[in-house]
Amino acid sequence: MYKPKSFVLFGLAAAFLTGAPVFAQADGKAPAKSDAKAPAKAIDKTSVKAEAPAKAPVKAPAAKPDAKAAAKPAAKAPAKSAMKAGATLKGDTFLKFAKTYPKPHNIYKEIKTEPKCAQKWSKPAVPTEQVRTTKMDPPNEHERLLRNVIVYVSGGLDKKEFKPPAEFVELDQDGCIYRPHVLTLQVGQTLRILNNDPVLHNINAQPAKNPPFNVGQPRKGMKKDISFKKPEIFKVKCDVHKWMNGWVGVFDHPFRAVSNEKGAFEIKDLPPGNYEITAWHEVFGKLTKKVTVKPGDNELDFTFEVPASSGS
Ligand SMILES: [Cu+2]
Repeated sequence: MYKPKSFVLFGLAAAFLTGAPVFAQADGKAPAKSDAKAPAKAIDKTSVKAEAPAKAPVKAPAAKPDAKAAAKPAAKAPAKSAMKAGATLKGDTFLKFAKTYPKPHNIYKEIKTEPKCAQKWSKPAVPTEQVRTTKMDPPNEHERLLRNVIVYVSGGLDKKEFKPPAEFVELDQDGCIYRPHVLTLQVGQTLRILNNDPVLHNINAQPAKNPPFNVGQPRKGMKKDISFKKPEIFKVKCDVHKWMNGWVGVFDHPFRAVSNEKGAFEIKDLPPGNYEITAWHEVFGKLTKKVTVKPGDNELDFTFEVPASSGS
């Protein structure tokens, strides 16, 4: 688990502002090369410095990835027996790059073409969400914490079946972006697609294993509930606003998480045992590790590497 050092700060800002081209982001399937060791560990996680975050649209609710989705029956047991019943697997997702980190592409210019969305943003800088990172503390010229990585159990659960939670997971269209950008839910669980903008959005998805869908939502407040039968990760996009895209991960179990703004993830209530764990990112692909999960806290990090041929 990444614990940043808080006593030295390097003036690397200039290096990040050189306007280098954005990573190749073509089809979200670029293979990640390897998984190197996490860097120096130290003291206080709370001092991670976020890169200048985009201003959230005024009425945007907090993104709620899948805290609800991961709710489990043992939740009411007292701490001790909960420990016995399930373990926690947590860690960080890193991005390593050989060259200068590129300045994120600003999608405000595109959002501006839809004034009713643009007015939800207080400043003309909205970084594209395809590669979002957070600087480490102290900053590392060649490594950052990576957000929006789906970390999930990909092997070791055998044929166990898990009942889908009754709560829905929300995918909000707000300020002409999807919130959250990456979400997960369970087979059979409801995905609620909501339009919070007073403009026409359509949500177009072409999954490989589930039926494709394309739903138009011309008015603010419109909702559409949908669920999925097969596990897979697929893209959603808006044909009206080409910059709008997001990802939906459907799983047949609750043991998964999406890395947050500090690049951290946590999978709770996992029965101790041997598992294969996969980390997926829309641009950098998949990494897989085998782990033995013991009762209590277990730590596991993933490091994606930008292929040397891309970037600047
Ligand atoms: Cu749209």
